[in-house]
Amino acid sequence: MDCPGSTSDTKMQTTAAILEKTQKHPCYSFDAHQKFARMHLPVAPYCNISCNYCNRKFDCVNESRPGVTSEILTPQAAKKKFDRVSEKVGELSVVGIAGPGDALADWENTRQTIGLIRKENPQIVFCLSTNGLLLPEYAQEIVELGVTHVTVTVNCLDPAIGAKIYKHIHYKGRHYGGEAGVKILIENQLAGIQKLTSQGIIVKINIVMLKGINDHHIPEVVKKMKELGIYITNIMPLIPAPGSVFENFPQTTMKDVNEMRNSCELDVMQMRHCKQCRADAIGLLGEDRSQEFRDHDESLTVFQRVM
Ligand code: CLF
Ligand code: SF4
Repeated sequence: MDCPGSTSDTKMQTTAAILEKTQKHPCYSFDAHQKFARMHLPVAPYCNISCNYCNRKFDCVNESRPGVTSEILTPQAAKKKFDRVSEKVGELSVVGIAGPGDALADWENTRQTIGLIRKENPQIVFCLSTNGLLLPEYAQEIVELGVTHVTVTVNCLDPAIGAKIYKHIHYKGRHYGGEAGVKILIENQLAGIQKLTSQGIIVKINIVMLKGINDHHIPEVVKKMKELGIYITNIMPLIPAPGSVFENFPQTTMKDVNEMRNSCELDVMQMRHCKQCRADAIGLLGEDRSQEFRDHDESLTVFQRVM
């Protein structure tokens, strides 16, 4: 039997605390979404993969709606912005890093930003979204940093399907195209998710539903995610981004998305209130206040977005 203060005891307490935080997370809890606000800090401009539904002029489509671009902030500017916003948005419960690229491809910025804010605001729920390529590398640091909620976009488990969704990945200094790249991506996503869930982190899986490409395969993805202990899946429609490979691909209808959610709900809880918000969104999910807080201090803002 474990004595009080042993590792497993501490982990149980952590899990209970994280579950409590989940009740205040507007994306993970339907009941919370009209009461609690989130704030995205756009500190991560880079990305290390190339999704065919992405146009890099816009925010990461895995976690946002194409067609809206964000400012990019340094960690110091992000902290200043958090201070301003938290004074005015009383119901603010979550700080999320959702790009506009990938939160882990820009780990140093993501890490510093969360560290700066958390030092003075331990009650805030910290959240990030990623394509998962670097999750095995950073999962431990994510846990130690105090991030409790992580979203990973997993569109497929089969490299042959993935080769129709991703052009290439950039990993450990090399480019990998086609199935070779997707294989690495999928392996890292699965290993990374496992590392997070085994430490009590609450994981949400985003899946972009692409008619005729991965739609038939989504139930299998959801079952695998269930096995890995994830909390919720968010099946999202493809909204074709102008300038992306899929710009002329048909938009997935909400009827198809909802039918898919209904059938997958038998395995895993489904998110149905996602607003596909921008990488600098602020406020309740249905009420974006980002314009009100746009940072005009250009000395603290980096206007750069690369691969
Ligand atoms: Fe942001 Fe994403 Fe965290 Fe929410 S959004 S990083 S989990 S705090 Fe929420 Fe916005 Fe949908 Fe994302 S409504 S796009 S699911
Ligand atoms: Fe674009 Fe990268 Fe997001 Fe894919 S993961 S949608 S390439 S920013």
